[in-house]
Amino acid sequence: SASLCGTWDMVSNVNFEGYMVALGLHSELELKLMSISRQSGISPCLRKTAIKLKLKKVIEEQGGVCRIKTLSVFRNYTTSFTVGHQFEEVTRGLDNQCLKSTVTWDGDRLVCEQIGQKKNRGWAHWIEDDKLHLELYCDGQVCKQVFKKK
Ligand code: RET
Repeated sequence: SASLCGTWDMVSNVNFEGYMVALGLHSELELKLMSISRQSGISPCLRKTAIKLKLKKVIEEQGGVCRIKTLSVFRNYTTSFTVGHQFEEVTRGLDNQCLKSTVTWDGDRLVCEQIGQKKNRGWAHWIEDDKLHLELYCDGQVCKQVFKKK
């Protein structure tokens, strides 16, 4: 993942909302309608907060272990993995799921399949025009984020 390494600042974020809805991150009003209690572990205003965030990605590799940090003023999310080896990913602070994730290279795209309760969940990172592109997939929704090198 050498070419992806570095610090990247978000420049665009399309359909993050749709992706979060697919993850089950509902708005306060929707939660009331669905009569889901606040104890369910899903923060009612998480989605509203999250769509406004300017994200930063820090991608590092050391001794075959790749670390991807998603940083924001509100919350951070970090994964560490070895390409080609399935690992347990706990999406703490996102939708709090335990996933069986596998990251592989598909040409020059670093792709991840995330097996859990949601269908067709995963992501792809690649470089295009010196920018870091990220697609996040879940259950038919696609979020597209672009980052420029700091
Ligand atoms: C934030 C804020 C809290 C709510 C949500 C978030 C989403 C984070 C995502 C991170 C993706 C990380 C990837 C890592 C690869 O290893 C920003 C933490 C929903 C979608 C693809």
